[in-house]
Amino acid sequence: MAKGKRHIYAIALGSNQPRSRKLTPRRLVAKAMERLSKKPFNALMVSRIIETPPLGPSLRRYANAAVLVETKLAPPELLRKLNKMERKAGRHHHARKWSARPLDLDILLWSGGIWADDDLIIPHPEFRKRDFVLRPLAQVAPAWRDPLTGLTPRHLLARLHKSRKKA
Ligand code: A4P
Ligand code: MG
Repeated sequence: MAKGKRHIYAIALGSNQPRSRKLTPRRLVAKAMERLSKKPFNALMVSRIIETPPLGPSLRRYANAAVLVETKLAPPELLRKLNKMERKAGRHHHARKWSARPLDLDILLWSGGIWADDDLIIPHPEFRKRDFVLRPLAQVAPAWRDPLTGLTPRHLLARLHKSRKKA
């Protein structure tokens, strides 16, 4: 890959654990979006922040959003930086899967298409099943087609809601 090549990524943000009275999930997501607007991430688009009911065992509602960034960081480097941001926000990675978290940053899509190693899978394996990921994604990347299905976020949303009605 050429040195200095630019990559575009769609990143999902989630939070359902306040750090203090002021640092609510919504505020934690807003602060992470501010950080992602700066170097080396350079956000191109940010979604609105939505409040969503929890999927899984956690009882607290989530704040969710998505950001489109343009950066020279390759996928493993971006993941490292996002994990660092999560830790700074008070996230402990040994915590139980799906436990409440002050900040969760997932890489959804990458301009390079598909990536898969032991630590990182792009497209994010669960994103097609999650309304709280697809709705913000449709705001920042409406025309981006999932490399596995060829579908846009809006198509994936329509498919998700159709399959729910049948179930
Ligand atoms: N990893 C692999 N691929 C990726 C990727 N594309 N992006 C690895 C980011 N990370 C990726 O992640 C564990 C490891 O996954 C990372 O270290 C990385 O190497 P994690 O975030 O520590 O794990 P987790 O969050 O405990 O589990 P998981 O499965 O990521 O949880 P999810 O899937 O993120 O679900 N309900 C609502 N309404 N809104 C939410 O945002 N989120 C969750 C968490 C559950 N319910 C929710 C929401
Ligand atoms: Mg995660």
